[in-house]
Amino acid sequence: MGVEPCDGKLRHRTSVTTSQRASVLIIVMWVAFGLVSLAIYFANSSSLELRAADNRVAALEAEQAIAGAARYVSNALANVTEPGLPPDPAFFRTEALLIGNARCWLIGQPLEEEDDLRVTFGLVDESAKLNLNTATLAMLNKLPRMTDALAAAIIDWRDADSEISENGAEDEVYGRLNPAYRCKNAPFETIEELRLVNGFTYDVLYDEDANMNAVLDDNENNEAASAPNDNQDGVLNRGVLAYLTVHGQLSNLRTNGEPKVNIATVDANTLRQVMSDMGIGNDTILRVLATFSGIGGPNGGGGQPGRPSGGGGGGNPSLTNNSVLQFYMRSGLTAEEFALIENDLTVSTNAVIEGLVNVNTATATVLACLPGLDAAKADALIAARAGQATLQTSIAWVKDVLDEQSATQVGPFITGRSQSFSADIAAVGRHGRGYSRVKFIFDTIEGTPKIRLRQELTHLGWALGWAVREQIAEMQNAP
Ligand SMILES: [Ca+2]
Ligand SMILES: [Ca+2]
Ligand SMILES: [Ca+2]
Ligand SMILES: [Ca+2]
Repeated sequence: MGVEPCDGKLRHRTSVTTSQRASVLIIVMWVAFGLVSLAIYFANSSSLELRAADNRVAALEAEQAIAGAARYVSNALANVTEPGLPPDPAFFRTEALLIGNARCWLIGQPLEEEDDLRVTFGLVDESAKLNLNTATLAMLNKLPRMTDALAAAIIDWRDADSEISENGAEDEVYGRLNPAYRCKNAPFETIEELRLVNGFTYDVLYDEDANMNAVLDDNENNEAASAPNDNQDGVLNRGVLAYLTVHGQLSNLRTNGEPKVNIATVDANTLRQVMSDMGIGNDTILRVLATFSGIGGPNGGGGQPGRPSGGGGGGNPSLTNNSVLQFYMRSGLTAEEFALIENDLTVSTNAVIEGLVNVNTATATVLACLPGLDAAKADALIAARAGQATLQTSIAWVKDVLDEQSATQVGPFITGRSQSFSADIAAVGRHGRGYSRVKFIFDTIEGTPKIRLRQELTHLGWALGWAVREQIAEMQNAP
């Protein structure tokens, strides 16, 4: 009995200790559980952050690589084999260019417009497009998706006056918009400025090529399943932006730095001089001068082809060629002879020649917009130019493809050269991540290449197509 309370107390104490222990154990387990959860949470978030940091590094690598690729392009343009040509493809890489851990691609434009399933790589010739600041109403109107009202709105937007042209739009129209703004009444500075022009919807500007890579991407061929809305016909319909430029100017100087010879007003001595300078034979020179018998300087028609004897004298402006092509058609020169002097002739009195389309690089769609041409003649030009590879910067071959009237009409609007190129550079950093895309427009009008525009295009999304995606995956899997 004497022991009992003690035993009861003991038992009680034991049971208290046990339940305390159990509570402590539960608390410890909860704390442990909490700590483990925290550890897992932090481990997970730090691995996510690590991955995010890795992606950020990849994106930085891609951006740096794009800057590097832009320098590479600039250097290539500074060292072209012939002025007016793009860099020689044999020495100019446009695909999977390795810069640090990143790789770069130059997204090009296919010369054959049907070729829209794979990305074309290379520089894009800005002179292959129609100039938004100089193209006439009729020329603009011939572009796909264009209407009378859209073409007229472009003319009104860029012309200095505020008089509404037929179907056009000036301040009255823009003033009624919400928010209202003024008509520019000055030249376009970028083609994207078209978004402000009355009637230019996203659809007209981009149509199905939402990412501007000239390729039919999956989302561009699935109707409304994902933007853009397309017709799922397996063919890429491109918006007007694909065919337009505000660049593509050409220098009006000869390669020796002197002004080009204006064959709209040239005198016999100057014409003789330029032909002699460029290595055309004496007999040929005399024959050409005889052809243009109306023109005559002090030594007109005869004499030594050499330096003009005194001050050029006179400058009888009876050589009224409307274009360099027309001069060639009348001159009787062979294509090879004409090619020697072609780049030294002009009909422009401006410091820079604006708005000429490069007939050696333009697509059929752009060529068909030019005066004197239509779709059939544009196709004939494209077919013929593939067959002439020797005089890559010449327009002489055009004479053999077109009838005289068409050639005379189109002459003032074409050139054989380009001094303005865009480099649409896309890059990925380490592990194929960090996709980035920037478009640069370069020109060599002043000799050394200059960047005229830098445009961030990453927001348009992946533009390198499925083939490059596979290529990158293979590179990652390679040991
Ligand atoms: Ca105006
Ligand atoms: Ca596309
Ligand atoms: Ca779609
Ligand atoms: Ca389509």
